[in-house]
Amino acid sequence: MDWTRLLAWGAACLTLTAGQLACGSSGSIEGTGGQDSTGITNSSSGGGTTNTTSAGGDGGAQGDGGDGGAGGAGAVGKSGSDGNRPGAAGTNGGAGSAGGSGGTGGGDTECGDGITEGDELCDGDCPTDCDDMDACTADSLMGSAATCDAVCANDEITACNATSDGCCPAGCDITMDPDCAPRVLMVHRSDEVAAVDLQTQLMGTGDFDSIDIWDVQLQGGIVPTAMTMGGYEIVFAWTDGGFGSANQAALGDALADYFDAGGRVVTGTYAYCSNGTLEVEGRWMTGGYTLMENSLGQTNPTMNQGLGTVHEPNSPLMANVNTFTAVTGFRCRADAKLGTTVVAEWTLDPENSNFPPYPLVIRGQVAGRNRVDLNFYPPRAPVFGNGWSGDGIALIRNALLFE
Ligand SMILES: [Ca+2]
Ligand SMILES: [Ca+2]
Ligand SMILES: [Ca+2]
Repeated sequence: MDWTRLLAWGAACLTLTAGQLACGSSGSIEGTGGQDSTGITNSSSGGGTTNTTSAGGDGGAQGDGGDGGAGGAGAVGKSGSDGNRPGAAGTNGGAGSAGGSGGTGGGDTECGDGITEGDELCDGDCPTDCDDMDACTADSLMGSAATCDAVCANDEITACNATSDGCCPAGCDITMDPDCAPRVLMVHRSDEVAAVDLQTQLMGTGDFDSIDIWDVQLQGGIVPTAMTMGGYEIVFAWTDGGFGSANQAALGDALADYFDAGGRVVTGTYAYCSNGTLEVEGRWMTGGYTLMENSLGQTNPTMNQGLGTVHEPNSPLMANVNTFTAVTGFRCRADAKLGTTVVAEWTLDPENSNFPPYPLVIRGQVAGRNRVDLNFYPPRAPVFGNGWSGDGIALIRNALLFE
C-alpha cells in the first residue's frame, strides 16, 4: 500500500457528503468537473448573461501626414447574472475600429485648393481689382491668380501732372495740376466784414485753394479786369452798392471776356437786378450770359422766408442743403430765362401775394457750358443782420464748383 496515495484519496473522499461514495475506483484522484452544491453546472466563462461587446472607441485624431490614429479601447462589459447569483465580470468589449486616414502630407503645395500655403501669396482669395478708391495712389496688380502670386501695389502719387488723374499731390497747385482745388476771386461792393466771413466759411469747406476779395469800394471804385480775373478759376460777384456807372459796363465786359476765355462766373443778388444803379451791365447783360430775365428790381420782404420747392433735389447744387431761411430774403424779382432750369425756388412772399415764387438757384448753359446764378444776397446772419441762416454756404460752395 502506498500510504501517501491512500491519504490523498481519503482526503478527497472526505470532501464528499455522506452517501456519495464517488471516489475514483481506479485510485486516481483526478475528478471530472462535477456539480456544485446546488447541482447547477456553471460554464467556465463565469455563467453570466451574455456580455454585450461595447462599440469600439473613437478613431484617433487625423494624423499629420502619417498613418491613422489607433482605435480607442473597448469599454468593459457589464456583469452578467443568471438570476440566482451574480456572474463574473464579462470580458472587455471589442477593440475600437481603426482611426481615420491621415491628412495630406506637408510636402507639395497646390495652387487652386483654396488654401494659401507655402510660398503662395493667395489661393482662392487672390485680388483681381486693385482700386483702393484713393486717387492719389497708382494702383496695379502684379502676379496672377493662376499662379497664386497675385498682389496689389498702391503707390503714392507725388508728381504734379498736367493730365487729370483726380489727384492733387502735396506741393502742387491748379496751375501745375488740374486736379488741385480752384482759386476764387470774390468781387463785391457791399459789406467787407461779411465778405471776409464768407471767405473764411468757404475756405473751411476745404474745396478751394484760395479765395481773394476784390471790394470795389476799397479798390477806389476800380473793378477787376479780365486779365486780373484770369488768375482765378472762378469769379463770384454780388453787390449791395452801385459799382459806379462807368464800372457797371466795364465789369460786365470783363466778366464776359473772362467767361469766354474759360473762366467760371457765379453771380448773386443784386449783381443782375436791372434797377439801373446796382447791377452789372455791359456784355454780361447784353450778350446773354445771365440766366435771369431783366428783373423788375429787388424785393426784400420783412417776413421770414426761405427754401421753397426744390425741383432737382438730387442735383449737386443742392448737396448738403437742408435748411435755408432769411429774415428779409434779399433777392431780385426776376424769372428764369427760357431754356434754363430752376433747381430750387423761394417760398411765396406773404406780403406780396401777387408775386410768384422767385427762383433761388438757377442753372443753364451759355455757349455750351454750365452756369449757375444764385438769387439771394450772399452775406449770412448774424454777420450781416438781414442775411440768411442755414445751409447757404453749401449753396454757394456747390454753385462755385458746378461746371
Ligand atoms: Ca494652395
Ligand atoms: Ca488708387
Ligand atoms: Ca493730378
